[in-house]
Amino acid sequence: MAKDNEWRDNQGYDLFSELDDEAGLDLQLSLNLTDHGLNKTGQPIPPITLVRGYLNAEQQLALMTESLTYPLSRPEIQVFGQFHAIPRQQVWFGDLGCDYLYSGLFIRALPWPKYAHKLREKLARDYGLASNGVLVNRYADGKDCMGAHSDDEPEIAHGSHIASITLGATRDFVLKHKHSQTKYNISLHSGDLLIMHWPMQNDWLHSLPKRLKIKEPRWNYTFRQLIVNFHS
Ligand SMILES: O=C(O)CCC(=O)C(=O)O
Ligand SMILES: [Mn+2]
Repeated sequence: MAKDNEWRDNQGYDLFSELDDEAGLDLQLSLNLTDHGLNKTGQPIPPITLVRGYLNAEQQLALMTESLTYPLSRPEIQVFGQFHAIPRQQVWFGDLGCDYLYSGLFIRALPWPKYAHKLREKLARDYGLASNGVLVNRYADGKDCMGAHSDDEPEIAHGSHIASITLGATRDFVLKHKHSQTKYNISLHSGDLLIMHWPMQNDWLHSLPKRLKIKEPRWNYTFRQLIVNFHS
């Protein structure tokens, strides 16, 4: 398990360097569904890549520990004229000019925390994944959730992919095709990486349903590429 991360960094040891990633990229364990095609029964397949155990235990702990310092909030959004607090906590970090209008809320980008930024760089290194912002969601327990939606806001850069990292509790992630009844349920575990490739958001909804038996928290980091200065 993680030792004192600051100490290790002072020794020149980088938790997110290429060298300590031997556990991360076991392609035998990854489920790659990127052929944009149909499965054997003719149902559509979402363009995703799932990498089990992408982050090792030390990297997970470093991020979870860092997340205790995040200024998370549970903002209220208007649904049919009534204000409701969202059923989770969230915060948005990003580069200058990468503010986000998400679920009807204008969120100004806060500066990147250290390990969230290291993870951004690791995704770029390992998968060529460009991102300039990350939305962090914290689900306190199985009562917290996210309804079916697509990440298709106009400020999301055309052709970009979205990388989703899970930490903490295992939760079901449901994908539903917009033009058929096809549904997939993927159980996401701590350390897993799910890449939602372009143009998944055009054709698929995703959600994190309630699971009342789950009592532990879960964190999710979605790395996104926004059009810079879209809102200025
Ligand atoms: O928590 C998750 O796995 C999904 C989060 C999500 O879809 C979002 O932040 O848009
Ligand atoms: Mn989403």
